[in-house]
Amino acid sequence: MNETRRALFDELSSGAVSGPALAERLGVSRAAVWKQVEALRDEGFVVESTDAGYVVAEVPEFGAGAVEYGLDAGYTIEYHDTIGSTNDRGRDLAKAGERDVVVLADEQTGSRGRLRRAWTAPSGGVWLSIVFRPECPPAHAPIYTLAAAVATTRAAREAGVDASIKWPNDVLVSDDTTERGGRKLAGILTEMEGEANRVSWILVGIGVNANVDGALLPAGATSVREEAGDVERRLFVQRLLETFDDLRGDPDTILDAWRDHADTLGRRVRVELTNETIEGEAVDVEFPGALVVRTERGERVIHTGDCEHLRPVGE
Ligand code: BT5
Repeated sequence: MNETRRALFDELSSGAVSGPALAERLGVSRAAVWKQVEALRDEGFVVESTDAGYVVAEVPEFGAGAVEYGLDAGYTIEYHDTIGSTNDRGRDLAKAGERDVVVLADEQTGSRGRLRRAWTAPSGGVWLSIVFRPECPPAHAPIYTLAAAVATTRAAREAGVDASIKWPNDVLVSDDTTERGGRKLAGILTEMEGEANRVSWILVGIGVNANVDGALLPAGATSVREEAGDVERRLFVQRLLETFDDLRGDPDTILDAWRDHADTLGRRVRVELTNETIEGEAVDVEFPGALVVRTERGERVIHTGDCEHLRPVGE
């Protein structure tokens, strides 16, 4: 977001403000203010001209401005009604040198999960990818997947969904009667590029089944609509990005936040690795995101794998 737009949003979101006052505070001409206000109206904002000045009476339901307006985190939003994959677009932006950009879409037609599995992303969801450039070695990148899972879970809980994290990248509504221990609400796909000791960029892709009918989703999936009714997606995205930004700014707090929101710890789990399956009790998570599993043959520290929550013994 450019400085003028950010300043305009800051002013308008704190109450009525006159054209001349805006021009002065933004350091631009009155004509330039008028043009910016017209541009907001074109984006779907209802901006009334009252005696006290400009008043934002209505914010669009979803889109770049809808999320940027009132957002307490320094991201620029690039919005698409429909796109192949927000991660593909995010990767292009990252390679072009961008940072702190969020690609956001209402619908994706070619989105993917881990290992290039297909990801279903109909209209009404929250499909986004955050591009950023942390100063850390590539080995630390997984901590940001955990941060994204915490941010998503918090936003989902605020929307009334009883969500929690399944290691490493799923947000579920727990349900011991289902095979995998819950219904999947959201998934996260992190990608990155880096040199030996420095990350160049990280891309955290988050897919949340928000205002989506369950019938449009794969078996075993659920949505905010199914669990708690529709959510105001612009507020949901704002909350998610703000939490992610806070955690990103203070990485030492991520593991504890993850432990507070996770359902995996204390459970019996089965983790599929490339050529081995591990079963045991998940006892902790370690920096930068490894799961510690107590097995019959001692503790194992697992960095990547597909994890299933098993039913407690005897049930
Ligand atoms: C994930 O992979 O869970 C990561 C999903 C990341 C999607 C986001 S959307 C924005 C961004 N742009 C992209 O192109 N991707 C990211 P994984 O753990 O591999 O789980 C994939 C599996 O979840 C699939 O094989 C299906 O079984 C299931 N699945 C597919 N679509 C789903 C959905 N909408 N909700 C719940 N489960 C789904």
